Amino acid sequence: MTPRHVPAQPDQFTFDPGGTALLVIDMQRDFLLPGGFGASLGNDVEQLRSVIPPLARLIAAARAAGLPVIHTREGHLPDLSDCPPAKLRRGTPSQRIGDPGAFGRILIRGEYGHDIVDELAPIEGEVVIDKPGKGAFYATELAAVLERRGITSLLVTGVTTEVCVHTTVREANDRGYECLVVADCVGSYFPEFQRVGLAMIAAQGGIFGWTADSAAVLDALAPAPSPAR
Ligand code: C5J
Repeated sequence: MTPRHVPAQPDQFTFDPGGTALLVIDMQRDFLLPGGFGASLGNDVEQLRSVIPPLARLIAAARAAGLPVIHTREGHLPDLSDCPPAKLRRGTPSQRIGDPGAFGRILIRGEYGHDIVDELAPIEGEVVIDKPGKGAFYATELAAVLERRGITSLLVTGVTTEVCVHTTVREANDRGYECLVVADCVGSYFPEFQRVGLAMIAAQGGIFGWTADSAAVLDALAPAPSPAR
């Protein structure tokens, strides 16, 4: 396919739509809904919710352009057998993984809060990766899914910028994927972490990848104008 170009940091990002997927990380109710797990820890969920409208537009554009959209969800089996004790012990007592929350047991697969927000719900045929860790490659089938589809570049979105997005981009970078992190389609509860998290991706000549706003990615995904007659 014709390569597409995105003005980005630290320099232009070029991708082949035939070898690129849109990765949507952990846009789950537990993290994003008012009154949910994230909010109950004192976080301002509006910082994350601002990602929903631009990300919905980007997902629609990716679907229209034929890019695979791959969603992830962070969470654990109901018996917590896939949750390392060190992860389970951390956090506020009574608001730990598996405890009852406003939207079901916190970060447990199958619970209402564990699923993706309605606005960004996967459509039939889209892959949803359930991951027990922060990174989307750890203990998941993501690498195999990407390999089967011939994916070499990733447009990375989701939450949170400094945790699951960063961990996944670092994992992907080490595996040889070229990653463009879409700046207004990733979110953090903490504005400072958002700013620095994005700066760290593109620092030192793109040490983990590239960053750009969704407007630039939407332009690159738009169908090429048909030649004048
Ligand atoms: C994610 C987290 N998805 N912050 N999880 O970033 O614990």
